[in-house]
Amino acid sequence: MAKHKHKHYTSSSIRITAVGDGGVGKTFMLVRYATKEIPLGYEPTVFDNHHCTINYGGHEYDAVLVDTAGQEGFEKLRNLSYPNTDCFLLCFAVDTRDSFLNLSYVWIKDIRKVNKTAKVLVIATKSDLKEESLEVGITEQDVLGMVKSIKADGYLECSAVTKEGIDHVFREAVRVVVEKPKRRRCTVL
Ligand SMILES: Nc1nc2c(ncn2[C@@H]2O[C@H](COP(=O)(O)OP(=O)(O)O)[C@@H](O)[C@H]2O)c(=O)[nH]1
Ligand SMILES: [Mg+2]
Repeated sequence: MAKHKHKHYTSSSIRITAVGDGGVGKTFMLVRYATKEIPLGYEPTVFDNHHCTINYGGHEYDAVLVDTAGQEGFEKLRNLSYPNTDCFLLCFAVDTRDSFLNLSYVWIKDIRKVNKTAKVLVIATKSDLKEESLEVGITEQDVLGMVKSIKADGYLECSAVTKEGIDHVFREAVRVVVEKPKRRRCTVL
């Protein structure tokens, strides 16, 4: 496999792993990106590792997209895929408050136990249901506070139903992995 000639990333594949509560839409998001459509009446189980190339900044990067499932017995499987992950997609559904809270209570701890250095993007899935998120009480401020407290590298919204934001999620995952850290500007608060 051809190695990337990117200055700051020379590994052959960027591993992107989706985690989060069951039912938040991880598999739908991955299937939507990988196959560009969700088959009608599709009932996903777990999505097989998917190899693809992702364009970012005029380069093509080899990537592997990895799904996880939270059920008992999958723990071992998860812990096998965590250590080699370059970027985690920490997913919560905008219409499920528990899935949001569990990113801080469960998921960030779960991944950091075995991987201290991977990049982390917080992904709000099912953004087509955002109206409902006001009812379940997840405000923008809540989200940004959480993103900061878990030291995530970014926050994005997407919908596997409308496809809005889907491509952006995967481009961002590549960006945070390959881009060299910006030199901190002197900021005056
Ligand atoms: N409205 C809406 N529903 C979604 C979306 N993505 C997934 N779903 C629904 O949420 C259910 C669970 O999604 P799934 O991908 O299996 O969740 P997972 O357990 O995190 O992998 C699916 O059966 C869909 O009905 C989305 O973007 N918008
Ligand atoms: Mg799933």
